[in-house]
Amino acid sequence: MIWNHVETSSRNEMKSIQLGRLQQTVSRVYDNNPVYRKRLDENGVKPAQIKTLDDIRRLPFTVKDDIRDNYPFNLFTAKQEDVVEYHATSGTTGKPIIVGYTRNDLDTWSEVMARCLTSAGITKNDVLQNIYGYGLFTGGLGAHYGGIKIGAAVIPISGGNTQKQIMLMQDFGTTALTVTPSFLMHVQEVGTEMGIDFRKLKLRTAVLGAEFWTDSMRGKIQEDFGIKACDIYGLSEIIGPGVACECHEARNGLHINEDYFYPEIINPETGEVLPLGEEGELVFTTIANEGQPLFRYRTRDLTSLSQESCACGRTLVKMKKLVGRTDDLLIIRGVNFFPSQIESIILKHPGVTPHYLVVVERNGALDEVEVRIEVTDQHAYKYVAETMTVSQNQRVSDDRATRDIVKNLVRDIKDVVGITVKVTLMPPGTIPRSEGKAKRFIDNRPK
Ligand code: DLL
Repeated sequence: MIWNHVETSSRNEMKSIQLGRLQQTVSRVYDNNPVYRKRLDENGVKPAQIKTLDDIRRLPFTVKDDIRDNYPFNLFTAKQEDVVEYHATSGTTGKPIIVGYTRNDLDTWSEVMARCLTSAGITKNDVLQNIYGYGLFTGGLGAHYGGIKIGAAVIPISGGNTQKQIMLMQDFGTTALTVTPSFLMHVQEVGTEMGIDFRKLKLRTAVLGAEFWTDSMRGKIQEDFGIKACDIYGLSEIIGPGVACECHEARNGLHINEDYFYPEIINPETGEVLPLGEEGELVFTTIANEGQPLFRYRTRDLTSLSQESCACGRTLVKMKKLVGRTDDLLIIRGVNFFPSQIESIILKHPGVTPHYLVVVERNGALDEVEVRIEVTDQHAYKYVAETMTVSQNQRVSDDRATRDIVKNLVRDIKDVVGITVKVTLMPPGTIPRSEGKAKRFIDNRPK
């Protein structure tokens, strides 16, 4: 099913919508936002010069620090009295990144989320358990608005409360989930301990995102829950979730709601725009937002775009599942890699679980990468001591089979990534679980 016929527009129809909206947005921002007007003036750009979509390249890039430097409201274009909702990112240091929505922006958000949920196969007949966090994080309310718009029965449970999540899945007959993949895995782990077979529940689909996850993780989740899992992407600065989503028919790339968010891929080092198919940094211009429209916002997310036709009938440009973030790129002894590349390797090994953490330390002049992974129960034993928690009572076995896991993981990581890492096996349950986005990479090198 398709929510809105715009999603199947011809390329020319789409371009015409995009150009009209771009021109209006540039004029509105120029007339109403002194910070952007100054920047456009400094770059010698006047709204009337935006005559074709390619003229978007005249606009300057916007980066996260531009939003931070103008904290809280100086990048807003709408008047404060027209803003009806705020959200913010959960930055760990400094001031958060703020976003403001007008009533029309909330309509846009509901619309794009309705499209995303529909493309994941969710309809008004579904019971949608929305596990994304409600609050300043955009996940909860974004999925909520979309769910209501399509007429699904939304359970606004938010994150955490693992046992209650499972109880509601059973008692309400939940059929669809919106949740981060890492928390869903935690739910699976707790449920299995309680003796629950998720495959026997009514669950049939999940819309997972807000963090990096691999196709191997998708395979595991689909198997454990007996569902189809679609990837959803978004970022607070652009709208929140709803920027792009996979369709359940193809599940190989995310359709971007490009009539609202105009995408480009650039070389992150030079800023040069790259052609379709080439991998680089994803950049968005919001062409309909009113609260805080952004020109050419550099997401730091790495992917590529394609306009190939899709089994679902949508013509919206597709972005590949994210490869990584420019911030997370590690260069270890001359080899470039993303900590996230390690996930698919781990998932191929039967003795370990998908709970892992990649830690980088500086040891003298050398950077060392340690991969900490929990073993399965078969490779752990109970250690009786006067400690309180079960997890503290477990130790990793020191037998040949367990030592082989380390050897094989080191070998496979070296084969795929090209560097030798240290693998540390951890007892089950000792790597912190997330209730929202998982933290899977820690960089302890001096800044
Ligand atoms: O994470 C919005 C969201 C909520 C998306 C719920 C999907 C579902 P932020 O907290 O601003 O917004 O974080 C945005 O998270 O730039 C990516 O690096 C990462 N991210 C989001 N979705 C995905 C995904 C929300 N599907 C940042 N795959 C983005 C990989 C993702 N990374």
